[in-house]
This record gives sequence, C-alpha cells and structure tokens, in this order.
Amino acid sequence: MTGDDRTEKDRQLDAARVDQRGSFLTTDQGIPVDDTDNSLKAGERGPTLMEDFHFREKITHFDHERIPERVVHARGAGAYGFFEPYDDSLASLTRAEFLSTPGLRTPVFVRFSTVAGSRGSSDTVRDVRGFATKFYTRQGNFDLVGNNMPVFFIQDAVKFPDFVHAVKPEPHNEIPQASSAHDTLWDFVQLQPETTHMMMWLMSDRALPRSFRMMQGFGVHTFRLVDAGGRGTFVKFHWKPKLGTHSLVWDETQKVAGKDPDFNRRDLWEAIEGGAFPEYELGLQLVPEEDEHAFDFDLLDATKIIPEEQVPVRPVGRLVLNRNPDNFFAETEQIAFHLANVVPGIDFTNDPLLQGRLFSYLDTQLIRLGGPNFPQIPVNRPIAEVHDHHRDGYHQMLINKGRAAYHPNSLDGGMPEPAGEAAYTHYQERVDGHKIRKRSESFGDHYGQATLFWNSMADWEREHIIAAFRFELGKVDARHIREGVVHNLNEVDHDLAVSVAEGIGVDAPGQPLTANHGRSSPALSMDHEPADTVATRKIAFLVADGVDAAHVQGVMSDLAGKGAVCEVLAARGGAVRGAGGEEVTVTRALPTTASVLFDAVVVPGGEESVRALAEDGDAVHFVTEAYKHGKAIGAVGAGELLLEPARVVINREQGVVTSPGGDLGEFLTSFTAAVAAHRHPRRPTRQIPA
Ligand code: HDD
Repeated sequence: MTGDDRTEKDRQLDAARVDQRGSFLTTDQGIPVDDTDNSLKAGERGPTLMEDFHFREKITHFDHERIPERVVHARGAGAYGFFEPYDDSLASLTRAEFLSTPGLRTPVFVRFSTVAGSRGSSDTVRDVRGFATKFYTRQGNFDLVGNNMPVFFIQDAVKFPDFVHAVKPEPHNEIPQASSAHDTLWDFVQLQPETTHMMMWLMSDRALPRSFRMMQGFGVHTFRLVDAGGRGTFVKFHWKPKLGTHSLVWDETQKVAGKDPDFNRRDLWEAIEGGAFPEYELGLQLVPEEDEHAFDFDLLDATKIIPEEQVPVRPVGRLVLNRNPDNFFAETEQIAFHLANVVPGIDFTNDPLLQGRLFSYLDTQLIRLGGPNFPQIPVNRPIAEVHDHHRDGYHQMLINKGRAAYHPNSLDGGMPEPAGEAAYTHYQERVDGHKIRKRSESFGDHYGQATLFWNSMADWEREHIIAAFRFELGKVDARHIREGVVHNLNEVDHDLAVSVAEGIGVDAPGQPLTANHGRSSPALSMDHEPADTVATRKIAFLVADGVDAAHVQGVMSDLAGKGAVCEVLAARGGAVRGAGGEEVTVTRALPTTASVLFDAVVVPGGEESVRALAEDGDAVHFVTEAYKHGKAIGAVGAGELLLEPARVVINREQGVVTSPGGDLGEFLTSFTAAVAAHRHPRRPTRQIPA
C-alpha cells in the first residue's frame, strides 16, 4: 500500500513507528552501548557487576516481555484495510456515517482467531474462528466482534466460564491442547442441550476453514440500527468472502497441523504481501421493530439464526484487507476489541449473551494489557479525537494540560463538556419487568434449528458431520457422556443419532424422539458456494529429470495468469533437467512440503520424469493423498502414468483431468474448472490409504 491508499489510521500510526535500521545500539536512556555480548565483570573470570546498567536493563526487559494471552481466542492473525459502503441507502436507518456515506473509506483492523488453543497452538484445529473487526470511524471506534459461525454455544453469558472451562484442556493434566475431543466438553454439551445447534456447526466443515480469506463472519447477536429520529431496526451482521466459503477436510487439517501449524496465518500474510487482497461483502438482515415477535424463535436468542430465506441478506458494502501489520505484538496482540465500542446509529439489544459480553471485554483488557490506558496503545487509538476527564493510571502516555479534570468546571472554560447533536444517545427502549433469574420460554427450543442445519446439508457434508461426531466422541472415555450426546442427537434427527451411535460403541436409539420437521435452508450448505476462480489457489507441479518443460511452462503460465500460485516440486531442491536439456527451476524439495499444503497437483509429461516419480514414494503419496482429499489432479501427456500407482481413478467429473495427447488448450479449461471447484468430495476414496 502506498501514497493515496494510506488511510487516516495508517498516517496516525506513523507517529509510533520506529525503524532502527542503520542505527547504533543504545540503552533505553539513549546512551550508546559499546558491547552487548559480554557483561561487565570484575576480571575476565570474575563475577558480573551490579553497575552494568546495560546488562540489567536488557535482562529486566526480557524478563517482562510476556503479557497474559487472551483467555479465549489467544491465537490469531490480523491485518489492516478499509470498509466502504456501496451507497447511502442505510442513511434512513442509521446515524452511522461509515455505513451510509458512499465513497467514505473507513480504516479497519481485522483479527482472525481460533478459540480454544493457546497462542502457540496450530491453526487448523477443529474450532470456531473469530472474525473481529475494528472500524476506526470518524464518529469513533466501532468493534464488530464476531465468529465464522452465526450462532453460539450458550444463551446467557453467565454460562461462558462453564463452557470455556469445559472446552479448554482439562485442568488436571492440561490435555488436550486446542481440541474439543475430550470428556469435559462433551459432558457439558450433553447436559446443556442449548449447545446442540452450535455443535452441529462445530462438527461441520465450517470448523476447518481453508483460509481466513474463505470463511464467512457473523455478528451473531441481533443488534439495533438507530436512525436520527431514534427509531430502531433489528440487524444481524454478515461477512461473505469474495472467494467463497471453503473448507479443508478433517484428515488434511490434522496433517497440516504438523506440516505447517501457521497454515492460515501464513496464507493471510502471503496473500496480502502478494497483492491478492482478501475481500468480504458486508450484508445485513434487517427486521423492523414491529416484527420482533414474528418468528418461531426469539431474536434475542444467540443460538438461533434468522434463515436467509425468511429475511434476505442485503449487501451494503465491502471490506478489503490490504496491509500486514509491522509488528505482531504491538498490533495483533495488543489490539483490544470490546463489544461496547459502538458509534451513534448502532445499539445493543437485550440478548443476555450480548449483555454479558458488554462487561467481559473491557474487564479482560484491564488484566491483559495492564491498566486503564490501553485505548492509548497505537493500534487501539480512534482516529476521532478523544477528550475526557480520565487521568493517570499505569502507562499514561498523554500529557493532559489544564487544571480541571472534572465536570462541571469553570477553570477550563467548562470543557470538555458533553457534546450536542453529535453525541451518542442510547436507544430509548422501554423496559418493564421483575428482577428474576429465569430464561424466557421463547428460548426453549434447542433442537429445531439444529435439525434445519442437518436437513440443509449435502450428502457429503452429512458424512463429514457424522465422521466428526464419531471422532470426537470416540475420544470420550465416559460411556454415559457418549450416550447422553446420542440421546440429544436423536432429538435432531434419528438417522444422525443412529449413525453416530454405531461408530462409538453405544446402543443406537430405537426410535425418533421427535419427528424431523423436514424444513431446510439452502444458504447453510457449502455445496452451493461460488466456484469460479483459481485466484490464490496453490498448485504443485511434480517433476524429475526428463520432464517436458513445455508442459510445465504452458500450464504454469496459464494458471499463474489466472492468479494461482504455482510451485515446482522435485525430490531435491535446485533444478531438474528438462527433456530437451533445458533447466527447470525447482521451488521446493518434496521432503520439505506435502500435498496437504496445496489445493491441486499437476503431473507434467516427459516419460523419464514420470517413471522416476513413480519410483519415488514421496511423489506417489503426494498424488494419492491429494486424490483422497478431493483435490484437482491434472496429468499432461505421460503424466498419466503416475496416476495408476497413486490409485487415482481418472474421471473428469470428479476433478481428475488428463490430456493423453498433451494438448494443453482443452486440458487447461477443464483443469481450471476442477481447481475452481475447490474440492471434489464425492470421489469413492474409502479404500485409498493416505
Ligand atoms: Fe468473546 C474474545 C467472539 C461470546 C468473552 N470473543 C473474543 C474474540 C472474538 C470473540 C472474535 C477475539 C477478539 C480478538 O481478536 O481480540 N465471543 C465472540 C462471539 C461470541 C462471544 C462471536 C458470541 C456471540 N465472549 C463471549 C462471551 C463472553 C466472551 C459470552 C463472556 C461473557 N471474548 C470474551 C473475552 C475475550 C473474548 C474473555 C478474550 C480476549 C478478549 O476478549 O479480548 O472477553
């Protein structure tokens, strides 16, 4: 990002940026340092002296480098960018300018995360992904702290510590890391049926995103837009990725966790560095206040969606991420989201999960960032001006002039005083009720939408969900917990419960508890996702000496021209010799990589090359595994000879594209479509080892 692309936030950050390249070493007091390799000692073999201020400063700072990781969402990756509304059509519904001023680019920082694992855990675990956006608007910061699933595990924030304690590693031995496949989580789940809908999402491939750039985001709760006259409209926020919503498969994720634990983080970083800026569309579901009770669920219940077929998602603007942070700790780690950061025109509802979050986020930042001045940390500072009566506290960075840190005052001319028309005014909701600890009966149906989700899945999505339940519950030792979950699943769908029971050694339920209502919502399935681009897809070319260099060159340049990222892999790094004696550069040696790190594989022709690959276990396994994981496989000319030892069945419909005569034109059309389809999950691969 250069010149005019720089946002106001970017320019503000310049004041905090430091570039030490070309500078000599100093202490924190600015004293030049003569030696940072030897401490000051009384004699060459003598004790280190207390007066070595450089030594003490260096060690002390190091000793205090760590801050507490986030209690949830500890592992994350972030980027800067901007949000831009399409038009002014929301102006009649909200005072929020950033949503309704055409052409206004509001700077943002987005942090994606996993939930359960600690900072050093793997990216590709089965988990919810956080999708938190800080909009630095001219009216102040607005934080949309969402997830990649539209519902949540619990209905009331008071249950959050229970849920998190259950899903985190077990307290006696801190096992397992970043995994929900253990007794305590499923114990909680079976006893707390409101988790059922979210567990369906968690067991689906939504929990295994291929990329942060290919997952949806949801504000989850019902919020409120408020217009200039104080009229409210219920709203649900949706992010839709431009590249479509796509997932990995379970076996793949487990292997990636070892081969490249930074898979999603690296993907985001590399896409932005390479100029393929991730883009998402913001969509809103809008419900007039008078329709609050028009649904068979409660809008205030965060375990429910509003089916898109009932209330369509209205596209309102786009989010583009175009700059990586300069320093992970300073920016991605220190960014502090808070649900209560709203701007005029956006307000809360009485969703009890939302209400509890309004307390938790500020509270957690105080311990995590060490005091009440964390909003002054550069990444957290709004671009709107800040004037307040807050003073002092740890790490106060500002020098507030004047005498009157109170209101009303006469000494500083009464300022700062409450703003007039520009001020945030809370939605004037009339509230009338008794103080009671009670859940509304309208929150009572815990299964109907879990069934809706199940009914909406394609055949292969259902297979993956069943396999996920079997895997997770297969790791649960306590039989009564497994039985409890199956009992709850029988409320969702009888066939589902029976299939899961059969895989985990508990008795299958004899009959359905509730008849499946038969309703579905096609928008919930990933089977209908757009499959029209190969942009940023990673494609491996397997080569050895004797490869047909024209195949490598021809296929690579075509795919690279369409935005794909191509790498040439061989048994060793360096280069291989082409069939015509030319040099073909190798990007990476096979032992340093794996098929799970790619979206597709091409075997170019050149009989000598293909025969050598067929004798190389790494190469054969590469192709077999890619096939098993449903990836596009292309073989040009003699490349086809590798498919048999790799147990690949040639079938264009299933994304295995060959060109026996070596004709590239027709091959490229079919192969491009096969890669754009993301995965081919309907291949008969059960017998294939990988
Ligand atoms: Fe939360 C972090 C999303 C319920 C308490 N949450 C956190 C982050 C995301 C979410 C994306 C990471 C932000 C970042 O990148 O820094 N949380 C959600 C969603 C929820 C939700 C979508 C339900 C709809 N959260 C929730 C509840 C509570 C919390 C009910 C507590 C009552 N969440 C926290 C927290 C965290 C947090 C403890 C940990 C670190 C942080 O806030 O900054 O306050």
